[in-house]
Amino acid sequence: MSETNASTGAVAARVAILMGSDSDLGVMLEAARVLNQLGIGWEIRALSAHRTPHRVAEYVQGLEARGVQAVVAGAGGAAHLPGVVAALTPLPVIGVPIKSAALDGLDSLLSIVQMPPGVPVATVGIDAARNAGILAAQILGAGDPEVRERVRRLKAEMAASVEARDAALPERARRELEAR
Ligand code: AIR
Repeated sequence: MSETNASTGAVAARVAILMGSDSDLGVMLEAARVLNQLGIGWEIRALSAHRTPHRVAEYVQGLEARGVQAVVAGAGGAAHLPGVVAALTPLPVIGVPIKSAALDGLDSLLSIVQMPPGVPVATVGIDAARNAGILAAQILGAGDPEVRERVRRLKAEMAASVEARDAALPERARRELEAR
């Protein structure tokens, strides 16, 4: 169900996954994982708003021409990457605050969510890269019924899993009480 480029056979990237450092990869992989589940192509880069600002600008300026439709950007600490990307492109940007050692990610969250009027970044929870991937798919799905249908199926699977766990809960509660 992946969307492949007819001439190269490669999956065309519709979502760009960015991060401030490759040390964010463990978290940001969850965005890639759910986009794979939904058959949506992605590309991935580590670019820093502070350490490599010119590379960020250069990269963001090429996104539209390559057919990228949404950006998921994660950063930790003074997490300015999502905001800088949003300043440079009309594409929607979803920010992922990465949990930091010093302040548990509250610094990242506030850096990403408190954007000035006129430059929004859709911010998900701390380390919530999977949600960012789903939201990117939902944004694409607003104009693409096939993607919308895949998101609908993902939600139906989630509901079925919750219902199965609910059905198993009384028996599980009895067993856990007996084991104590
Ligand atoms: N970071 C990198 N450039 C600017 C910022 N805010 C963030 C990264 C990472 C954290 O700094 O997103 O979460 C630590 O990066 P590193 O490379 O030292 O591990």
